[in-house]
Amino acid sequence: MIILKLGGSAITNKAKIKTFKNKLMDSLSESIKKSGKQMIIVHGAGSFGHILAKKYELNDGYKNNGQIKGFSETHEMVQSLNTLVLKSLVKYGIPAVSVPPHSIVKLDNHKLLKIDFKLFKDYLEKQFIPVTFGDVVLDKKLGFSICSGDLLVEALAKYFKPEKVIFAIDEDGLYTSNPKIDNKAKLIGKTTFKKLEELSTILDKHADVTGGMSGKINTIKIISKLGIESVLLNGNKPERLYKILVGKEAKSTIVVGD
Ligand code: IP8
Repeated sequence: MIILKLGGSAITNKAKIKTFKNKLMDSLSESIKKSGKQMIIVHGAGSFGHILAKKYELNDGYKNNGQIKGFSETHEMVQSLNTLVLKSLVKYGIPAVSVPPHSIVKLDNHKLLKIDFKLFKDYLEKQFIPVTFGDVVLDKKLGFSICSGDLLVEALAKYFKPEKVIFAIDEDGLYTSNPKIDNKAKLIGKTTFKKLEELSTILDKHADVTGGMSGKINTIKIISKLGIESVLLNGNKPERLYKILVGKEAKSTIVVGD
């Protein structure tokens, strides 16, 4: 079994509210179907979640009543993105089923308090492909907060011990520095958790532009410690996803399990 994270910046245009990359998602669905692999799909919120979540400061927890409307609006948006993802998967004959985090996850000060793993397990046993996503959820300490797709990936990887976790992002993989601002940045082919630690120190120096990537490196560290391989690949190149899914080589970064 594989856990596939479809990054919000790969399947949406992160800068423009509610822009879904329909054609790309269809090609990704085609690759997933062709691979015939059993998996859990987790997708990010992209421009369907982050813009409103920031506007209403939802990750800070409950501060005022205006946020209640913001929570609801944000949830409606990420749920609508999930429907678009689901529509594409089903169109390609994938037995996808939505598992909305707000109804099965509770956080406590941003940390996972409970999650219904059994629901995922039951669907997997019946050969479904559960599709979950970054969502707004209830939080014991804060009232509510955000459950990111990466937090779900971590929890699901710990519980299901998949053969690998694939991150479809908007770059070819991990670089020695930020490729968006440094033309000397080199793609890392295969790496270990230890080498990644050195890398995250490099990335933290540019925290303003690589904050997202540093967070992802933390998630990958956790996965690596579980002895599970992580693969980071370009979500805009669905043929690479197909190759990695079926165990062939493709341009990507592989972080071997510790
Ligand atoms: O895109 C964030 O999920 P992510 C969810 O996986 C919201 O970090 C509601 C912004």
